[in-house]
Amino acid sequence: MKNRVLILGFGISGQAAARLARELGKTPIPVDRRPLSWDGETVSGWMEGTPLPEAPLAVISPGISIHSPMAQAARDAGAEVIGELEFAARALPRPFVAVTGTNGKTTTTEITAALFRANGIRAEAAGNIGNALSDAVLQIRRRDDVDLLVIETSSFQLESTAEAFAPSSAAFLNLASDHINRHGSLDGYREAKERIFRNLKGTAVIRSDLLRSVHVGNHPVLTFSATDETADFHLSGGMMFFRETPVIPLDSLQLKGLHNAENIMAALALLSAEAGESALFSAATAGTLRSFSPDAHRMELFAEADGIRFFDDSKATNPHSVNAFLQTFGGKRNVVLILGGLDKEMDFSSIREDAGKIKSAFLIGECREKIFRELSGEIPCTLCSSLDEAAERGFHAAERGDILALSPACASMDQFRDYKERGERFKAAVRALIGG
Ligand code: UMA
Ligand code: ADP
Repeated sequence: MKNRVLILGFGISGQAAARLARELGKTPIPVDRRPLSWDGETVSGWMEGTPLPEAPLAVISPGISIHSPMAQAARDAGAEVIGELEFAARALPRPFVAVTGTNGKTTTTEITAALFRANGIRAEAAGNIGNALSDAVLQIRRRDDVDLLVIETSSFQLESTAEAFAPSSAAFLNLASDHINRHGSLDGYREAKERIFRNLKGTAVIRSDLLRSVHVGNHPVLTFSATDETADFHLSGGMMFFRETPVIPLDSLQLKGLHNAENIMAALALLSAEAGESALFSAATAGTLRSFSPDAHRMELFAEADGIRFFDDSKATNPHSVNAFLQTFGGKRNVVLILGGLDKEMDFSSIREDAGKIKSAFLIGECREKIFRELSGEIPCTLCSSLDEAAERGFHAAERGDILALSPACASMDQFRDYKERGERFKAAVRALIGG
């Protein structure tokens, strides 16, 4: 009994946690609302009201709230409920840095890992990026080829961390409306995210304006900002600076936009916290920054025809990331925008701040009416029944010099498996329309 670990949720995190539990000599007991197969046996889906077997520990997946009936059932069975990050961190024999924020987590995590590697620290990315921390820990325990992990952390994961999740430095990138359906309010969402600093061992990296709203605690701080020249990492005259010293000119970077400059500055701050300030100015750092390009589905210019540019920004799953797109590529009313998807009870009003860049909007998915109510006073909006229809109507609305973009401000799961499938579908629709 004392060796049992309840595994709440049996997706990427749960399966990895079960593998790690086994490696640690424990007996994992998977629990999922869907039927699953484990150890050659079929386990039926868990239903509210069904008691769970007695166990001292339960590892909860990020997609399941610690306030859910399943988590309560685990507590009723005597278990301490901890998140998959915490469970893996308890067995992690290496230091780690952590990254959170509403947007830019994946990009910053990847740049940070690349910068560490370029400067001789064997770093791997893990966490919300898709490589569950438990699997990374298993890899480290079997092959001793990693010095440090860079962990992308979501509010869902941070909600259930405890004492072992103690990063040596951590970055908080930005904060805007997202995941309100899970956390209840923007305050609840912020409180989950600021847990990244709770057990911090070293430096807190944070955008300078967030020092007013985010509880950092009593740690050394490095600030960054694209608009505040008093921040430790800042921009001035087309140059990125660390305090008084230039680091790299912005026009030598492949990552475009002020938001990406902030991602890079956060990554540099983590580098200097772990490897020392001199690493900021190494040739390897400059080379990495110059060659780093974003992943697919993030402001990806994938086609151009008849003077119209086509962007797949399917990873823009909240309004704040749509603002970043409009501010980076939008001109005067030249963006034909496809918006909508799964409703996370977000506040869409920030899109109105960049209304002057939007020519028209084509709305899809579960929250298309909500977005219509928010924007149609200022922007011509059309409700569409599918992404294909929105792509076709948007294509006909766009003229020479315009942009047609899927930058939906919403998650995809109401209509697609994930944001990648949504992005590929959009690209296929556009390619069919332009005949290429
Ligand atoms: N489940 C239940 N009951 C529930 C909800 C889910 O039993 O109430 C079960 C499902 O049937 C399924 C399993 O739980 O079998 C899924 O668990 P999960 O939703 O926690 O997802 P994982 O497959 O474990 O993937 C998670 C992250 N998913 C979420 O946070 C929703 C992945 O982030 C992450 O890459 C992975 O762990 C590895 O760390 C994805 C994500 O969408 C990319 N993250 C959100 C975001 O970035 O905005 C937070
Ligand atoms: P996350 O992992 O937090 O979802 P990504 O790096 O995958 O972040 O980017 C998600 C979306 O947000 C993309 O549309 C991207 O262009 C945009 N984005 C990236 N960094 C930022 C930032 N610092 N501020 C606002 N938007 C950003």
